[in-house]
Amino acid sequence: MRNLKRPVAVAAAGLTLLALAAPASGSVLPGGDALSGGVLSGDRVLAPVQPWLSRQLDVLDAATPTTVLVHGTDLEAARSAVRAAGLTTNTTFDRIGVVVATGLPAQVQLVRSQPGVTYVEGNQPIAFSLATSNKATRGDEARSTLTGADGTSLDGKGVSVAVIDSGVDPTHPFLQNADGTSAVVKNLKMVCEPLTESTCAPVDAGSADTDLVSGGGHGMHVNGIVAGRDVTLSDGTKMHGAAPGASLVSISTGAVLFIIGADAALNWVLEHHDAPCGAGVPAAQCPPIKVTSNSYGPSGGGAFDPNSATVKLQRELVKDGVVTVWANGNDGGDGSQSMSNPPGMDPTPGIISVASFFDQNTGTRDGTVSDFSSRGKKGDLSTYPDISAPGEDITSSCRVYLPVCSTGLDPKDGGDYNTISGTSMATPHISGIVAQLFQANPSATPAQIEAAIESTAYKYADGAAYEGGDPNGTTSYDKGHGLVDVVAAAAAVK
Ligand SMILES: [Ca+2]
Repeated sequence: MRNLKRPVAVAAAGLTLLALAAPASGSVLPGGDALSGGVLSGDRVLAPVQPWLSRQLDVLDAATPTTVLVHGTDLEAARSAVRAAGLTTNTTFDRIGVVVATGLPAQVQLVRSQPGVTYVEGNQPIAFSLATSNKATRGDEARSTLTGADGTSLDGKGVSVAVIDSGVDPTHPFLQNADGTSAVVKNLKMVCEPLTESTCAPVDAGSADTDLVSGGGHGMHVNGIVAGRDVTLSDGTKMHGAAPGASLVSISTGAVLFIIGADAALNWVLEHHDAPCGAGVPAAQCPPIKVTSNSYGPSGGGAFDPNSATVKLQRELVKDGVVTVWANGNDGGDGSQSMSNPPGMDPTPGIISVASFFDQNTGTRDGTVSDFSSRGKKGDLSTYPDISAPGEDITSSCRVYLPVCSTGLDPKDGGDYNTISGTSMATPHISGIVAQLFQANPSATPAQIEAAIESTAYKYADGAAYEGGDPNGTTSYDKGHGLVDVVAAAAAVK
C-alpha cells in the first residue's frame, strides 16, 4: 500500500510544478556539473555562473527575460553591476550582498563582466518533497517526563519555528490554543513575480488561509506535524505535533515554486528572527525563530553549491543561532550516486538533513528506512542524510479540497486530517524537536543542537551499515546517524 501512495502525491506536485514552471524556462532540473566561469573574454574576467543557469542561457530565446541572483563583493557592488547591465531589480538580500534582478540573456552575460560581481545564479524551479509519527522519536516521553529551562514540560514552548512551505490556515482546529489564539503567530505570504518588474515581498496575511494555491495542503500538513496542539478526532484518535507548545511562523512561497521565493523567505527570517512579530510584541506572545523547516528542493539531487544564495543565507542564520532543517528528498536510490537535496549537504554544523523512517504504524524504533527516502553516495559522507525521523503514514492537518490532501489515504473529520508520506513529513518532526532542544537549553548553538541529535540517535538496523568518519558518530548513506531520540538528545544538549 505504501508504494501506491507516494507516486500519486508526487504526481500532484509535479503537475503543479510544471504548470508554474512553463512560462519561465521549461522543466530542466539541476545536474551535478562543476562550477563554470572565470572565463576570459577580451580583457575582462567574467564572474562564474551557476551550471544550471549556464544551460538555461544556452537555450533561452534572446528576447525572453529571465530572473537571476547577482552576487557581489557587497550589496553596493551588486547594485552597481545590475544598473550597469540594464537589469531590473526585483529584491535584495542585503546581508549576503545579493540582488535579484530580471533581464534578457545578453544583459545577464553583461552583468558577469561588471566589477565586484562574484557569482550569478539562476532562478531554479523547486518542488515540495512529498510522501507520510511520534512515539518512535520518544518525543512524547520527553514531553511527559522532562522540563525545559523555563521549568515547563518539554513541548517547544518559547520557540518559533519558521515553516517555509505552501502556506497554512491559522484557524485550522489542529492549530488552536486552549485560549482561542492560534499556534501561528505570524502568517506571511511571499509575493514574487520573477518575470515581471514587481518586487518579491512578504505580505502579512493575518488569519487568512495562505494555503489555497495549486499544490496547497502540503504546508497545512507540515505545520501540523511541527506544532499541532492536542486534539481528539471524531473516531477517538488522540494526536498532536512534535512540539505542541511551539509557535509557528508560516512563510508561504505562494504559487511560485522557484528558489527565489524560498530564498526570500530565508532572507526574511535572517532579518526578523529575533522579533518575528515586530519589536513591540513581547517574546512571550511571539517567540524568536530558532529553526527553519524546509520541505522542498529540486528533484533528483544535484551537486552541493556553496555559492548559492540558499547556502549563504543558511550560514548567516547559523551565525545568528538559527538551525536550518532540510528534507533529504524523495528520490530513493541505491547508494551508487547521491540523490540528496543539495543545500542539506552543507557541512556547516547546525544544518540538518532528514531521511524518512517508517515505524510500521506501531511506534517501534526498529522500523525501516523508507524506500522513497533519498540516499547519499556510498563512501562520500558529505552526501549522507544526517538523521532519520518518521515520514511514512503521517496523519496531520489537511483540507480535503486541497490537491495534496486529497491524495492521502484516510481522510478524517470531514477532510480536516489526512495521512500522507514523504521526507517532507519527516523534516517537520526534526524542526519541532529542535524547538524542544532549544527550550531545554536556550543558549545552545546550532552546532550543539545538531551534535546532540546525531550523537544520541537510535541505531536501527535496516538498510546500509553504519560507518565511522563523522565527528558525531557512525552514519549511513540511507538513514544517516539513525532514528532521532528526543529524550537522549535533550540530555546531551543540557
Ligand atoms: Ca548536517
